[in-house]
Amino acid sequence: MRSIGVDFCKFGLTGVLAALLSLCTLPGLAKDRAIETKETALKVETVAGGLESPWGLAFLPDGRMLVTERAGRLRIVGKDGTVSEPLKGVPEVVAEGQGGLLDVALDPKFGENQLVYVSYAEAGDGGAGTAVARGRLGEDRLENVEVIWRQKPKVEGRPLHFGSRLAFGPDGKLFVTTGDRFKFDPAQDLATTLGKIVRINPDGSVPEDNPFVGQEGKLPEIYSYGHRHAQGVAIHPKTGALWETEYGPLGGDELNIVEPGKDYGWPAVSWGKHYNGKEIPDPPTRPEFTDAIKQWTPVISPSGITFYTADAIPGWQGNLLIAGLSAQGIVRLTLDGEKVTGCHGRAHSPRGARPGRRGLCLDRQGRRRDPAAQRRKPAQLNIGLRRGRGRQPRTSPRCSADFRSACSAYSDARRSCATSTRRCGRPICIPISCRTR
Ligand SMILES: [Ca+2]
Repeated sequence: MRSIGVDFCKFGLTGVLAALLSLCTLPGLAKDRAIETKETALKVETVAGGLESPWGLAFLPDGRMLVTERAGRLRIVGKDGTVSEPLKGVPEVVAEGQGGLLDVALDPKFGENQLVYVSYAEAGDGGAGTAVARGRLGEDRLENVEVIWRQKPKVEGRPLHFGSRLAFGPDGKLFVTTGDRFKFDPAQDLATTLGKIVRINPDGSVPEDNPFVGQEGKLPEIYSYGHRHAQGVAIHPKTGALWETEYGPLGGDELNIVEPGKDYGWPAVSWGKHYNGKEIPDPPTRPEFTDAIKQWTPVISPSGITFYTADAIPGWQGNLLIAGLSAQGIVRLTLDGEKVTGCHGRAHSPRGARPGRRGLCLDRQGRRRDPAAQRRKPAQLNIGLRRGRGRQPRTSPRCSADFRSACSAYSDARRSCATSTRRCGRPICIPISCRTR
């Protein structure tokens, strides 16, 4: 039996491991356990515990890990699993909803400059938006921290869709994914960086070969656009291309190969529907947009992704591993060049809860009930309210009723539905999942 925990540590499956760490914080998942896969038996090991919503991860050259906690803490996890005190010097973050301290990455020349990059939700004039800062890693802090990029504009509203993953390309340029901040149309507006992937130099300046440099009314850091909420990026180990996953609305999670200047369609086209059930044209109806190479309906809620390049599991070489939040596990894609030839792992979870890293309400009540009880009341069990940071979710009959009707309408066509969001007065009600039985 192979140890998946050791594999992840050794081969740098950053976002995916962050999700695993998160999964390990859930009741019932903390114990080591064995998994039979098509190729081999795996042993899942808990690498570290006690973290609150671990979100991003970067391996230091000595094998220790820098791990972000969404609430705004950056910690070092030792090779033996010991968790450090929070590092000082981390920028203040908006730790609400899907915002917080998000990804972390090392400079490609970290051995020379010890620079660490973090992305996070930042408050400012007009509301909140994604930002990227960098600083030098000292003994117990980040030093000389400077903000090198800010999403434009900051917007008010629900603390949703900040992205954000960081990835350095083979040329040393830094890709930053963002979200549309749940504002939809700005994803198509090249005068904003909502719903974009941006490409910057390590100091935050704009590379001269970016696709919109010198074009009036277009922000030069934009690399691609029409993205909804991108939380997974990885550089293909052979081609050097940027691969990206993003959340669809009700259905339509996407895997894209990102090319400079291309429009990936949101919100004009999608394989999913709006949360109110309203149709969105399918991508083939608008060939001017670049379509995903794979989509998931029902969704898997793709977070961190990585290509498996190690040889510990020979059958997995070159596969793409995706942390599926509503899938509650790792989804593995087999590939032939730019084509997806197979998808392994659970594509949908009946409970569909998003482990705490998302900051959404969890079906903790449901988890304490037995399966028979879940079958009797599937919708109610998966609905909760979060009034703000730190509060426990609770069920709401009003939200349950609203959600049941929306969910049943959707289920007629699709048999199951995953994440949905709607506002039930105040505060926000976030139904997690329901499923017809
Ligand atoms: Ca798309």
